[in-house]
Amino acid sequence: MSFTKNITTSLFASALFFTVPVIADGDLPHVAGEVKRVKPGSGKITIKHEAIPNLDMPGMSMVFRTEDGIDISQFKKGDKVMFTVEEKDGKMVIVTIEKSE
Ligand SMILES: [Cu+2]
Repeated sequence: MSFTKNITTSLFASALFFTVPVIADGDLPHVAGEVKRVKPGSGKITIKHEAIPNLDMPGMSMVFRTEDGIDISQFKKGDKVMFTVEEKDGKMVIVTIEKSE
């Protein structure tokens, strides 16, 4: 009986493995960072971030633009955040951002 169960389990595991989708819009990796500077009027926020896999970028401190509709005035220097970012017209644009901890 355990043979049948093992086969079933591994078939199920394989099915799960092969149905994991590739990274697509709306499924961007979440990146941890710390806010360094906020310029609410301009929509620009400086974040010291960890590596960003989808942009092939190592950790660093840099300025990001933010998607329209994101109110960055809720953030201040020293806030720990989790965010997603993608490249649009050659610029790094934050798509989602929220405080962590
Ligand atoms: Cu960077």
